[in-house]
Amino acid sequence: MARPTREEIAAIHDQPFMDLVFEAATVHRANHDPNQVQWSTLLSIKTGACPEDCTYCSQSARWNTGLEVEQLLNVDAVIASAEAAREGGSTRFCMGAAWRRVPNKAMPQLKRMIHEVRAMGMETCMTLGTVDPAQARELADAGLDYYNHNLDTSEEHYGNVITTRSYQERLDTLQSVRSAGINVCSGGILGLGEESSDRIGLLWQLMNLEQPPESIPVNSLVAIEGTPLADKGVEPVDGLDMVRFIATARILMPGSYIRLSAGREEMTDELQALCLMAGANSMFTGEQLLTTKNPAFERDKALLKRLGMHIEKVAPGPVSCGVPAESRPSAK
Ligand code: SAM
Ligand code: DTB
Ligand code: SF4
Repeated sequence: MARPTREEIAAIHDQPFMDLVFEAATVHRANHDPNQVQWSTLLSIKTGACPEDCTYCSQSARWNTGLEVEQLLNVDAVIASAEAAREGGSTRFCMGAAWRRVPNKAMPQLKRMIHEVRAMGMETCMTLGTVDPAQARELADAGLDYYNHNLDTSEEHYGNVITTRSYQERLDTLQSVRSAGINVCSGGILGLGEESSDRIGLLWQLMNLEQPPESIPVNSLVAIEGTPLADKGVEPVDGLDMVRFIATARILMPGSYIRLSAGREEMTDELQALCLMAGANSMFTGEQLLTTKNPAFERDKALLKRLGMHIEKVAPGPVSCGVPAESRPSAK
């Protein structure tokens, strides 16, 4: 759908639930195998002591969450973790660092991580904070398949959640990633005390990027003791609202992966099944997200078995990126 207005998005989002889910499932079936789900596994490669003030996050140096700080992991530790993820059935490995921006001195180590994980036949994703155009090109040249950087919520609500990084800065990072030819992974969090109009605003913004993200993580707030949002006591996300959001995203962005992300530990199998029916086709697997718990591989395998679903496969050996290396701007 080409650049809908907020009103048009709201009309999709607010229609009767059954009509919405039916429409979304129809779009989903026309564009994807409805019985297939993509599996990604996370690893925190640099943990805590982050200078940003994201009010939901355990890793900000400003909140007392009892988190143990860890420096950048060595490449062997990353390989061991990626092997365990592959063993569990995951096909994409996502490495996250609690940085404001990528320090240039870390680049050689990050590039080795990308190289080694790709050599195992897995897709690679990184989420490292702000990247400038030159850094994005360097990551692209190293073979990075996806870069995750979330908008989190609407521009209007954003300032109530984070003050140290502007919304525009986030949009600039996404543009750097897009221009470098890396697949864009960007989504948000439900449960930040936002209104329905903020969820519409987030979807509108994703639709107004140069092109919609290839991958859209939908997180439900994990309330972490010591963070301002948890301490304030925001309302937990209504499961049916989560389905509404996913269904609307599916209708708007038919070709994207929509990922069930943080919050699955608290979700029933039935709610996850409804999300998958409404167009979610990816999930974070493995017993840890970055710093919080996630369902174990065995539980997710049992879920897929109950639903008669299978995991998406990627070609063995070095995987190809969304944009072939030779047609990336940096290769010209
Ligand atoms: N520091 C980098 C950044 O902010 O882009 C990468 C890591 S950061 C933890 C990645 C994303 O995880 C955030 O943008 C946010 O959307 C999500 N996230 C972090 N803490 C969360 C929480 N407690 N509940 C739900 N989602 C969370
Ligand atoms: C995303 O949107 N969610 C993931 C990934 N991208 C990096 C992170 C979720 C973090 C949940 C809280 C934690 O484990 O610290
Ligand atoms: Fe830092 Fe990312 Fe957490 Fe924000 S979400 S505090 S930038 S690690």
